[in-house]
Amino acid sequence: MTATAQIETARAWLRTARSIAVLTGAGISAESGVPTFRDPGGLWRNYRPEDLATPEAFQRDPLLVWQWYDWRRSLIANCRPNLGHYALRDIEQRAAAFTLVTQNVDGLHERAGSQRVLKIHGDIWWVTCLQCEKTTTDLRVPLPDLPPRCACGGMLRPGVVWFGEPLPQWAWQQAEEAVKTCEVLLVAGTSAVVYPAASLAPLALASGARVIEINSEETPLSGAATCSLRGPSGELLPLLID
Ligand code: BV8
Ligand code: ZN
Repeated sequence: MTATAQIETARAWLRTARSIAVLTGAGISAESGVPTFRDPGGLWRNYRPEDLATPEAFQRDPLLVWQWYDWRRSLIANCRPNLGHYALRDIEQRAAAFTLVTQNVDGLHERAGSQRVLKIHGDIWWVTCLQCEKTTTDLRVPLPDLPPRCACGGMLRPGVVWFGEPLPQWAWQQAEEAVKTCEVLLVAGTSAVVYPAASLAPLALASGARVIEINSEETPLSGAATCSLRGPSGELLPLLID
């Protein structure tokens, strides 16, 4: 089937679906200038995210981990949603039932106007106190001092889910529910290697949903997806809307 025919088919499925779920990864923010995790040359000073985004790394060197997050926050603060984020906002407005599950912590989906967003890996603008366990939104870039401190004196950590940490229970349960009951799952910009997020597409297929993948490269999901569109999400997602 030609790419044009594939896009036409995917657009028809989305037009008639009563319930749509979406799963996004770092690739959907790439065209906004947010580096992906698997960009060549790593994300920062050639550290691997798997080495920095862990509780052990934070325990060992909270200042180094905070320097990485402060660098990412400052970079993301200058990024804007791209046409892919806006297309997902438009699809949400047309769909009877819609849930957007994102692995991204950059907050660009909300800035594009998406309403029902489940942030299964947390949010880089949230900070959580190790002492009083309060989570607040802190938008300051750069942060005045690293590691930042809570009003109670406790040390703050980024409000994201690190490797080896459980996902937020409520968001994860809602994500599984949405994926099990949707007619179409749209998967955009994820390498499909991080679990348990990567188990959502197989769960959708097992529940009888159609899975449309959008990715600039082949992924472990591409072979199993009902339809796999190759190209940048900023260009392809707008083509899926009438
Ligand atoms: C957990 C927040 C258990 C932090 C993130 C061995 C085998 C299998 C699994 C494991 C294993 N060892 C450990 C695990 C589990 C581990 C895991 O999956 N590891 C991976 C590396 C193998 N998972 C966990 O640890 C999870 N927790 O399992 O807990 C548990 C349970 C109970 C009690 C205790 C413990 C937690 C995982 C969450 C980690 N946190 N982020 C932060 O951001 O700083 S994950 C982080 O990496 C991102 O959030 C993102 O989700 C992920 C990267 O994935 P992608 O989003 O897909 O991005 P990526 O760069 O990889 O790919 C980009 C894609 O876009 C590419 O395909 C590219 O082709 C495409 N693309 C690029 N440009 C475009 C594009 N597509 C379209 N258009 C474009 N323009
Ligand atoms: Zn505190």
